[in-house]
Amino acid sequence: MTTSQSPELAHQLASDQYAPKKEDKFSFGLWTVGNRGRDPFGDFVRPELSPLRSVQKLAELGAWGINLHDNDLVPFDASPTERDRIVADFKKALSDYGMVVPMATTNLFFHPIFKDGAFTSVDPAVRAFALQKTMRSIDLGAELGAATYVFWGGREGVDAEASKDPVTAIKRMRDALNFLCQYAIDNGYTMRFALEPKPNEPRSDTYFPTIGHMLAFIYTLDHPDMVGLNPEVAHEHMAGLNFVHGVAQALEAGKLFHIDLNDQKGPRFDQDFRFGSESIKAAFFLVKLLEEHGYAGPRHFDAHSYRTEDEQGVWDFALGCMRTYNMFKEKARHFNADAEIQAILQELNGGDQSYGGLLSGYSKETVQKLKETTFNVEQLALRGYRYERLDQLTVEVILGVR
Ligand code: DIG
Ligand code: MN
Ligand code: MN
Repeated sequence: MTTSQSPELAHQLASDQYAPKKEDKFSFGLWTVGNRGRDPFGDFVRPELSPLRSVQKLAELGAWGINLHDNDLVPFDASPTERDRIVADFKKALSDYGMVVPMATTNLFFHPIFKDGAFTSVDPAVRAFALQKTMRSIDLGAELGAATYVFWGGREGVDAEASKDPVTAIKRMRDALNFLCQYAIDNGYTMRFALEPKPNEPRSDTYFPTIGHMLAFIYTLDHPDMVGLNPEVAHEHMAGLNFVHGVAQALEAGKLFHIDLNDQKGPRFDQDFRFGSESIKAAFFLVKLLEEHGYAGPRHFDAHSYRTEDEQGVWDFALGCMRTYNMFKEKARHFNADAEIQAILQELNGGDQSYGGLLSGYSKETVQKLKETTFNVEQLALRGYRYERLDQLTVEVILGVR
């Protein structure tokens, strides 16, 4: 037990199979545990949390990494000397508490200068300043050892559609990313860029709103190999989409470079809830997908505690994110070990092998065989797939009654 750890927390961490461990690669942003609870209708409810305290407390809880926007650590108007001192102190805390910085990003949304966006702003001075700020922030991320650099285009969008030509906006975003990819390459940085989609908020409509939009955009860049995705649970849910399917497409394309885990109660404002606190079944299948398809990246919780919480509530939130992830991992193991579930899946996917030769790619012979094959359409149409039983068993595994 460390000096500042409560006895009950120490007991929970030490004795529980779900207790977070370094090898789980759980990470949080400084802005997540440091969220002070302000919302559009209410002021701050929590005092500032120093980055050094966040490092210490997250390390005590079993987290592995801590991420940051440039200004989460270095104030917007800090002098180079102040910047270097702050970074040195942060590095010492990381070393003292055995924490790493897996990801860094730029705050291109909080300062009023970015009120019309950054890379897609109509004002060329703002676009140029955004490049300058991002280069400095990339330097900071590289100095801290970040392997991934995230771009969330928080204000890259419109309120008044008349304000921007969307084709021009897309070209401006591409120009910025091409410029910054080249900057990273020319500086010998090995970090990879991860683009984070969100459909809206704080702008009425955001460019590149979903995983699909971002995937298509990546392949139009000069250096597509170094650019992937950082999808967020809440953001795809805001668009009414199936996050597991979006992540599967990114995974299958080799583009899941990072992930923002949290939760959301369906299409509404971005709630950034504790992971696994709302969409239980979706969270279960997400963890199952990540674990079974060998996702090796950070399990990053881009979330924050309820506005009702004090600092203890923030740590309850952080521990809950990590433990719940590990609980879903355990449930996925139960699912895979459940004989009845596996028998149904075997029957579903075993299938009639006689069609195997017709479904293994194109050839003139296959074309001929397919055209000559007689299908018993009526019988095929009558098949029952037993998905009701399969889903019931899934729910019973998640509820812990199997
Ligand atoms: C919001 O979902 C964004 C910002 O918190 C940050 O830029 C990014 C990194 O996770 N997510
Ligand atoms: Mn969010
Ligand atoms: Mn995010």
